[in-house]
Amino acid sequence: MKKLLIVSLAITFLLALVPMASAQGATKVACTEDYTVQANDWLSKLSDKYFNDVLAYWAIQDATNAAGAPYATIKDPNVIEIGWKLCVPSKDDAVKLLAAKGLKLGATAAPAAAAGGKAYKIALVPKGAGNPYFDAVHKGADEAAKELGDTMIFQAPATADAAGQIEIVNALIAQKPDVIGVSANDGDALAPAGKKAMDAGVKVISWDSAIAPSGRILNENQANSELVGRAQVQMMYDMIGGAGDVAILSAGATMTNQNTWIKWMQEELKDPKYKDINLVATVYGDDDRQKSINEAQGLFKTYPNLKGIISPTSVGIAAAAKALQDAGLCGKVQLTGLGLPSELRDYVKNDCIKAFGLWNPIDQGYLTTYISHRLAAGEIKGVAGETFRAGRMGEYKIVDTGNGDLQVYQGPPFKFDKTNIDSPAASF
Ligand code: RAM
Repeated sequence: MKKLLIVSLAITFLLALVPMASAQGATKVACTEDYTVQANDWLSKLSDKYFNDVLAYWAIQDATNAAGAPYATIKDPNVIEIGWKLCVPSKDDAVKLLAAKGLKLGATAAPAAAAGGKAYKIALVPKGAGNPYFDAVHKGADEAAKELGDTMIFQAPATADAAGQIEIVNALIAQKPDVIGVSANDGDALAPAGKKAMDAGVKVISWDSAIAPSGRILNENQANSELVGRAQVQMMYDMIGGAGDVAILSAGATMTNQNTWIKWMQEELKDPKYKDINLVATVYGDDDRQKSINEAQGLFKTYPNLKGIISPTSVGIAAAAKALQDAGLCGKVQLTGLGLPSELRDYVKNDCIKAFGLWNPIDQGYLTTYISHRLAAGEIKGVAGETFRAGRMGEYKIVDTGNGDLQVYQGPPFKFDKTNIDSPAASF
């Protein structure tokens, strides 16, 4: 039974490599304009420009996919590349294409506030400043806030620690935002601050790295934690031929997300299949690049027979890759974990990293902002079983994972390697 679960999780992981195409079945229509994608374009921005509706991007996607070469094939509406040729349909055809999906052109023509809805003030607090992962989250948060007509405050502490986040939360309470969302550096330490904000009438959620349930309504979870944890061990197993000393280079010792994934790594390692793999150390780079490089170098020194490093943090894995390369250890010490394709592309191409995982952090910011808006508007109360729509990402559900611990799961993660590191799905 356990085996079966692992196998099915692994399959989900692999399936998730290729985002679902949505081209099938679209009716071919005439293109009233050919558009070549420029830097900083995204589909909803173009649909806003052509149809005054940020959610009408499906019409451009379906028209482009149905048009065939030399027009682009858009597999994932979040991913368009500079130079791609898009087919912009007429307004009438856009109405038809959207109707085929049960959508109405103009339904979101104006932001909620301008359309008579209320604009909300949403404040998101990432773990720390200067982390490209959170820049990507910020991008998606801004995209959703623009669609919804909300104000986005995205405020990070200078270093990835709980004290800085608590200070920010306290200062935010005075600004009376509708929602505060935190990616917690320490889930327990942030809980009283979250509770204080809720007592002051602010809706508090966490995302990416959960606040303990008493200090928030729900948590936006990027992917199934068990799958994410186990998959990293499975990737390492394949890379080192199933035997040798392995270490974990994590982020902060109190961070909820990394600790949960590490717990599942340890579970996975209990399988007799891993009897020849020894987990020799878990070290912490605190999501600080230099500290992570130092920790990786420390591992090379202390464990001369080290075969692999698993780093479940985008800061850690990029730092470890640099340390490996500088020490001439690529290939001798294998590296996997969670990272941004944009930071790891070169290391995949020169075989320093064979494979790693991640979800789409832009979508994480987008979904978190939609959850915040729906809560602020009272469209959801934060109760298990409630469903809601998150713009271009579709329908989501609040799930109770036990003892009132509510989560909204974003979706399956992706696995990146040489075969897909240049694909549009690896563009963040
Ligand atoms: C780092 C942060 C973040 C985590 C990613 C994978 O950027 O620790 O919380 O989700 O890595």
